[in-house]
Amino acid sequence: MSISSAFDSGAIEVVSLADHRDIQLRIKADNASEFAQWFHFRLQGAEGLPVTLRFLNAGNSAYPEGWTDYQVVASYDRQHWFRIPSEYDGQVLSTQLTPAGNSLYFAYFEPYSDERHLDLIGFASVSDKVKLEPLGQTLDGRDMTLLRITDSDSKTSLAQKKNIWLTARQHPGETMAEWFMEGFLERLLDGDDPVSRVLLERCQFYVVPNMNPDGAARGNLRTNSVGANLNREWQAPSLERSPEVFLVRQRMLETGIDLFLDVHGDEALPYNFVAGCEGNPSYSPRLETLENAFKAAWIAASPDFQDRFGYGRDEPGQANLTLATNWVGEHFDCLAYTIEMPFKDNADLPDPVYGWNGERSKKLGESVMQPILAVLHQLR
Ligand code: GEM
Ligand code: ZN
Repeated sequence: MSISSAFDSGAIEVVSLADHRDIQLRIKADNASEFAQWFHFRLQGAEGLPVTLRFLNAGNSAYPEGWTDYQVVASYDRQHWFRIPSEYDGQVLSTQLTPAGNSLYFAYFEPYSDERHLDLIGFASVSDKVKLEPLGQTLDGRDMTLLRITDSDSKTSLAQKKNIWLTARQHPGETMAEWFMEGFLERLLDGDDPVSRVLLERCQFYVVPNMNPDGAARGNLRTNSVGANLNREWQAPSLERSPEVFLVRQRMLETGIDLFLDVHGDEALPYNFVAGCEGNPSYSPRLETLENAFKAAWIAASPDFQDRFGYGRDEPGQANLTLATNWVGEHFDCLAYTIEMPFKDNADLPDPVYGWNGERSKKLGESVMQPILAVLHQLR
């Protein structure tokens, strides 16, 4: 038997491969920080053997509550990913199966590779509604790409169009965020979709499908290549530590923002939900009305979205303005939401075979266009 992880977003530490009934592993920390939760590796040579995998340090991960009711994700062909029964005893996460093939991949969540990211950019770039804007490079030399999307033939002048920004995967292990973006972009660029046509007539979209390509390729959960948690860099980003945020924020200051969505995944809560700007100093009844209208429209559009469970509300004036959503909401006095999807499943609509996965994230990304349409007339 052998285990490898020398591939895009690969990450694991092998403690012992001596006994297929007790393969001992450790979840690897991000390359320059203590955050550890993401894993992605390949097991070869175990076909027909009863295999037990034990992640010995799961209890020391960034979000240990993420392992309760969690099921490991696996795939033979790297296209179709399924869940395997898993147990967590408070320290060790373990899972058992008898591989039906001699090559089997395991991951914390369905991966989204750099190649698929480049394919998504390529798909968008050939649309006559899309202008690619190179914003600069990351510290590992990858491109930070912004998609500017609108119907340039529309009767609405650019000055009248609403500026809507979406960012995703500041935390690279939250791969569901880029699956969400894939679904959102495919629908937005579908010329037969009436909602898309109206939105492109009235809005300019600025979309960054992956805010952290270096961390993604490195198999990091939460940080870029120098250990920066990008969602804590928004008050004072720097080219030396967080060029990803610096470059995007600089462009935001040029365009202005009427609506902002920052897409993430959550390790513990088995729900899709949003977190708003209620703790911002400038939070107002206008923004609260907009938030409530957005949530009501999303609940009507998708049974996978809900507003009963989520993060606790920030106390008035207590928001952490280093977070993207809070900094953008405060600086631009606009509707701004963090969108959260589950690493586990949606407890309201569980799928025992797949749990929450890439395809369901895509569907949710498609559905978010409905609440955007619903609040459009109120944005300013
Ligand atoms: C979260 S954002 C946390 C927002 N919390 C509240 N109460 N508004 C982060 O960056 O920690 C996003 C994520 O990582 O999923
Ligand atoms: Zn996140």
